[in-house]
Amino acid sequence: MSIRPLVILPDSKLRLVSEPVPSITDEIRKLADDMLETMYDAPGVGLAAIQIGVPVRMVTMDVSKTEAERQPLVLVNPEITWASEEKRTYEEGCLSIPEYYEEVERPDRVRFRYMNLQGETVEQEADGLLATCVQHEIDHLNGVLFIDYLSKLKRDRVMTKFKKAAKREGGHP
Ligand code: K2U
Ligand code: ZN
Repeated sequence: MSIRPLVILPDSKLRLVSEPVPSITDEIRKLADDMLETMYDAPGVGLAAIQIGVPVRMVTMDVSKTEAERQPLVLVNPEITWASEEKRTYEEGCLSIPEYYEEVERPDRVRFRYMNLQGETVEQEADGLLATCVQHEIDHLNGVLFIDYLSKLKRDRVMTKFKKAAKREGGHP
């Protein structure tokens, strides 16, 4: 297991549409381990593979409250199969857009289907933080960031801020 460097805005990798995972291999299992270690270290409650630079459709999540009761979830090729009409607003952050938080409105409850690392297809329903997180992570797999739900003014401001920071550090455009 290793902690991997995070891809940070404005890196254009974050806009890639990630490729489906054809099968569960040792390489995929190693990637899932690295994602979980990186997520817990950040710390975060979710992480998409593209956030460590690997454009495959896999996310990790753990919304448990304490280290003692960790409940890691690894979702391969996840998809939302139903979303409630009712919406919920949550102040979101993103490990790829550090120290920037804004309110985002999303469906309050979702049903999602995925393959687990044992190759089984699972469908489950979520509300609360897990519902927000799974929608945030699946957005990452489609190259969508939570800033895309904000006004153009706010989005332009955060892009300018991170472009300036990247320029100072000599980062990727
Ligand atoms: O994908 C990511 O960047 C990790 C996100 C996941 C997330 C975003 C918004 C709302 C829920 C989950 C976060 O950076 S993880 C950090 C965090 C921790 C607790 C609550 C919200 C965000
Ligand atoms: Zn994110």
